[in-house]
Amino acid sequence: MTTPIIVGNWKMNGLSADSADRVKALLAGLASQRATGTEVVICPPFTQLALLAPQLKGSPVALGAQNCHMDEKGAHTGDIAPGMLTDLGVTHVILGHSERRRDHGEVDETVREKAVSAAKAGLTPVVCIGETEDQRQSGEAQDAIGWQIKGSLPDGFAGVVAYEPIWAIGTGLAATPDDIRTTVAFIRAELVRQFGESGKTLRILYGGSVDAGNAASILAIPDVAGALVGGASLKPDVFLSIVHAVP
Ligand code: G2H
Repeated sequence: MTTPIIVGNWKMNGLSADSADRVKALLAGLASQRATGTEVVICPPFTQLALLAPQLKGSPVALGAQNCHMDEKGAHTGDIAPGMLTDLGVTHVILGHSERRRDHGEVDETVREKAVSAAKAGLTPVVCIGETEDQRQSGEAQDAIGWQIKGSLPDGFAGVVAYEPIWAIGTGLAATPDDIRTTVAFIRAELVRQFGESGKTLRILYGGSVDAGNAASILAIPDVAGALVGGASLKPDVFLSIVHAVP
C-alpha cells in the first residue's frame, strides 16, 4: 500500500514570525481534523529550519529542505551539506527543482550526485523532473522527461519523483488530469525500465499550480501518490484542504 505524500515547498518565502505562525496553524488544523494516513512535509527556506524543527518535533509534519550540496563538507561557501540538514531533524530534501536548474545551472548529473549524498545521509530525496513549454509544444516532452529520469536518478534510487511541468509552475495553470495521467504512466514505465521491480513502487507526485480547487481531481489520478505544492502551501487553510483532498 502506497503512503500518499503532500510536500509544501515554501520556496524563498518565510521570516521568523510568519513561519512559526504558519506552522502553528497547520498543526492546529491537522489536530482538529480527521487523522490522515498521508505523509505531510514542509520545506521552508534554510534560514527557518532550525527555528521550525523543535515546533515540528513529534508532530505529524516532517521537515524538508529545498536543496543540499553533494559533498559532506568542505570549501563550498554558501552551501549546505546533507548531514547539516539531518543534524537539525530534517528528513526530506527537494532536489533538481526547475527553479534551481534555471537559476543555478543545475543539470541532471548535479541532481544525481546530490540524490546519492542525500540518501547516504539518511534524507529522502524528492527529485523534480518536467518539460518546458517549448518541449511540450514541439512534442518532445516525453523525450525530455525520459532523459531527466535517466540522468537525475541514481542507481538504487529510493526517493520520490515529482513531475512538475515547468509551464505549470506558479502560473495558476495546472496540467489537465488527462495530461497528468498520460505523463505519469510514461514516467512509471521509464522507472520500471530503469530500476526493474523497485521502479514499480517509487512514488510519483504532481507539482505545478496545485490548489484547493484542483487538488481532488489531481490526487484521484491513478498512480499519483501526492503533490508538491508551492504557492498554496503558504496558506495553511489551503494547504490543509489539499492534504485532506487525498482520496
Ligand atoms: C511547482 C510548485 C511547487 P506552485 O514549483 O514546487 O509550485 O505550486 O507554486 O506552482
